[in-house]
Amino acid sequence: MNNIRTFINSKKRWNIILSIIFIVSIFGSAKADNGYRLWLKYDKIDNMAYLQSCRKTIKALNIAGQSVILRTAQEELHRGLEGLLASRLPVIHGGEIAAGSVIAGTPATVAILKSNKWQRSLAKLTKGGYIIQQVNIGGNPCILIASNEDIGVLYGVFHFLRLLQTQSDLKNIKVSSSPKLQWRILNHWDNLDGSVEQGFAGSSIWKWNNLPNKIDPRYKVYARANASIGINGVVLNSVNANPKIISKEYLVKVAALADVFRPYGIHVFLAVNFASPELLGKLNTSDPLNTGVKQWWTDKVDEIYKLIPDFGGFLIKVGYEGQPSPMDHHRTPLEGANMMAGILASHGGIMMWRVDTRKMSQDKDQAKLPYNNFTQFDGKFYSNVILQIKYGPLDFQPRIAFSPLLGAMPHTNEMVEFQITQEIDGSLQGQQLTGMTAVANVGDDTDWTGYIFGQANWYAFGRVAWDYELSAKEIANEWINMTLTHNGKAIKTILEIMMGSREVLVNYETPLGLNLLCDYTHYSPGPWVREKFTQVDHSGLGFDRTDKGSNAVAQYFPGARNIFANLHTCPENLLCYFHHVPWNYKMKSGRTFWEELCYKYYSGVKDVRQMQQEWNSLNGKIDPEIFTNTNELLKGQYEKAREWKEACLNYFKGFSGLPVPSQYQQFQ
Ligand code: BDP
Repeated sequence: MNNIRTFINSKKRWNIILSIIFIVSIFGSAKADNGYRLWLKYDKIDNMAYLQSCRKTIKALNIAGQSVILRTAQEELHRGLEGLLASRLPVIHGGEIAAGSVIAGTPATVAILKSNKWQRSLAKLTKGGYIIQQVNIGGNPCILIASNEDIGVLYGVFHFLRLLQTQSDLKNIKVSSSPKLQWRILNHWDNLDGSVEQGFAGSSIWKWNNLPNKIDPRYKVYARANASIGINGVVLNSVNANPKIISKEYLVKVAALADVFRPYGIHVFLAVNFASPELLGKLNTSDPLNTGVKQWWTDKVDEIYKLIPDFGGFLIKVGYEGQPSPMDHHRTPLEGANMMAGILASHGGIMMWRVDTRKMSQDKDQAKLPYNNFTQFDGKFYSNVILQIKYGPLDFQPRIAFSPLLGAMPHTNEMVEFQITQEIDGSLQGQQLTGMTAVANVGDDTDWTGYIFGQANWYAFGRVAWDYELSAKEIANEWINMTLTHNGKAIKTILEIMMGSREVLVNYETPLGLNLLCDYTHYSPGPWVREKFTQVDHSGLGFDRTDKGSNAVAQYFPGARNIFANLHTCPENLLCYFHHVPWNYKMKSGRTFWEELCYKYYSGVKDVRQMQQEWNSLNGKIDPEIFTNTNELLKGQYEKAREWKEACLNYFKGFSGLPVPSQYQQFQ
């Protein structure tokens, strides 16, 4: 819990929609909850009427099929229903159907699914999709959870349990759900020494020293949590990859983890170091076109697939922050990516190539580099290469314009890192390989994410990667219901805090499209550290990316470009990202830009105070320890918000030469 402050002020808490969800509470719960069970608590349903109706509807489990994943689905269904309904249900294996059965399976295991009617419905699903439906079999009302594949049955089971956890109406239920993206991947930034880069929740959950022999029970809880939200891939280690991760010593450990994840349909991926042939293989080069290097990677990949037949593939970061790159050998990213992808392809693996090549062409505006450096290769990458593109073209920020590279390579697979709302499912441009990825916020703290509320970000990522049309509010609502409370009033308060929290943070840190105002700790204010990103001067503030400035705006499609390029139509929350805004520019509110800036900073501080007050009103209504902890953390956030406001406004005042309007100062 103590890490909430770090989280709130760290650079890693900006996951776009996800970042709205970071302050919530436990309401109406008398017993302390250490958060270990995440959103899969399966406590007995606390609403008697609902419990009775569920008990009437669900009387038996009918599960056939012996595959590893189907057995996992059976186990989960059993565990979930037993907990939620607080009763042991009979399990019927095979053909006999009793009234009130929950039947889960595929056409290979459930006879009625072979009928034309069901075949037609199932044909509409994509891989992993499922149907949950009330059916009548031989006069017996039942609930069917059906999919074409075993993994879809598991996802369907989790969805069904979620319906009960959120106390949804089961009458005439009819759900048909397919993932919108093929790969839904968590990127751990875990180092082999047990530390986690930008981690705020303890040490790495991977206990490398104990693997492969000792399997921490956490691994299974982790796998269940991921599968419950549809995550199907996990990159175990940091993109600043230690070459040792693909040594024989570590691969057996990785294989042991893959064995735990397989029953949950989760594929293991590894981040690799481009110079591994030299650093690990002791070759004298890592040139991607060198025959010895290719052979080295071929042998390595063979070795990996022997140990882990369903290995997902590699993720790579090249060319910046000390990472080696094909450019070190005067080769392009295309040559590097295709060499590795070609080798992985023979095993069905994919190559996730992170886009950020500051070693390539330079431009005064760093935001232009991903687009400048990569669009030239469109259509040339192998079909199992997927470019992993950070949502923001500069770096991770609480709010930033989306990367113009997203969508700019119609003949290349693209996958967004940490971003949710863009149209990147391939439906616009017909890409075959799709995905979404997020840097994980998990550590070995009891509650996994450093404070229970951080779990919401993990949950939301999986849900959005499955269906990016779900709204943040819907997701937050689900999560609160599953994790915290069913009390309507409490849910409303929590939702309000969660939905407003991102704006509050942006207001007191980087309002109006400002970016990178943090110091090098990424924690405290330091607007003076990277002046080139704010272009602050006596005439105004903001980076001119119009045709009078860096013209980065030209990288966007005309629809977006025209809106962003015009000072009057650019969304005000991105104003300083695209424009150098004169201090006296009239904002929509009627305030001048300078006044608006002051207003935003002061509002941010005021709104943290407001959150504190809302929180305080819960005294006595929630677990006292959680109440106190969160209260303390909010105090810390308030102090930090003031520090940001003071530092930034004082600094900007030095350029604007204008006073802070006195009416805002009462917001203290
Ligand atoms: C930066 C982080 C650094 C990461 C890097 C990345 O500070 O820890 O390694 O992003 O995404 O923002 O590779």
